[in-house]
Amino acid sequence: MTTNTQTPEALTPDQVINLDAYPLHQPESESFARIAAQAKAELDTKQYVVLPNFIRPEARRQAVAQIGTVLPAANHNASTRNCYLQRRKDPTLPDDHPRNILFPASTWMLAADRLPADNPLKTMYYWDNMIDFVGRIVGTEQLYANDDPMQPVNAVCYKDGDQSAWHFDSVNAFTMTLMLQAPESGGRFEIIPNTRRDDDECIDRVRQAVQGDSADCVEVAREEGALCIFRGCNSLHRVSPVAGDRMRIMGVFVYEKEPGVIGDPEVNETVYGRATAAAE
Ligand SMILES: O=C(O)CCC(=O)C(=O)O
Ligand SMILES: [Fe+2]
Repeated sequence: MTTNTQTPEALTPDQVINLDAYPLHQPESESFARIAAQAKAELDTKQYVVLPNFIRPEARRQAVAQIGTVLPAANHNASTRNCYLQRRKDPTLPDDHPRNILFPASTWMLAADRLPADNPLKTMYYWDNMIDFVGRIVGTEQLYANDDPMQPVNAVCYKDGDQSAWHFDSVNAFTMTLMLQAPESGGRFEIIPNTRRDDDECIDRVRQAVQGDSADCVEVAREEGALCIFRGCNSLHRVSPVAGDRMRIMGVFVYEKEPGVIGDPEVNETVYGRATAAAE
């Protein structure tokens, strides 16, 4: 299957990103500085920030339509796992250790090499001005695109009943997602900011959280078209079960602090169902 074909109607960055609200094309402007600083402050205090209406409606529709076309190539990633993204228990630890509390998780993963080169998600991801904007928000001077054939930009689809169990993101200091299509119901993105710390696993708190004590749980409002940047390494988060026929479709983007990063083939095998890139 050939997916990396440029079509004449490929949208340009200004047709994909809502530059009226987010002037990424004017990085020296006062409004750019204000918006980026405000987003950074929110991320630093709440561990997440939402930028509504980030993608233009026509680009969103085009992205969704293309994803529908390649959906048969998605990998059904279904397993039970703990909040550390491990699929096996540790018999040396007590049954009620969070390491040994497993929940079902299920999504349909479209890797970057399954998405057409002109998919608006890729146009957004690779645009230098976008990379600079995200770097400003997360406080990293220079970010780089991930060089793995599968990992940089994904579409994660949740059908009726799919969900992502409570988890910490393991590798990345921050995660960026774009709500391309909201489901009829369910599919709520919930986060417990600072559930643990770099120097403290906070096992009791983590246990309570995964067992349903959600005192500090925040539901992050995700309208269609909203971009979200969050720090998921120390903040448990999940996607509640999706209900209804309309898929929840999320774009997920991975940026790196250094150039040339490629993924671990074993991780790719687990997430995408294969260790090597799709044949062109
Ligand atoms: O689909 C979402 O809203 C969040 C997915 C997620 O947990 C992640 O990408 O780390
Ligand atoms: Fe996550």
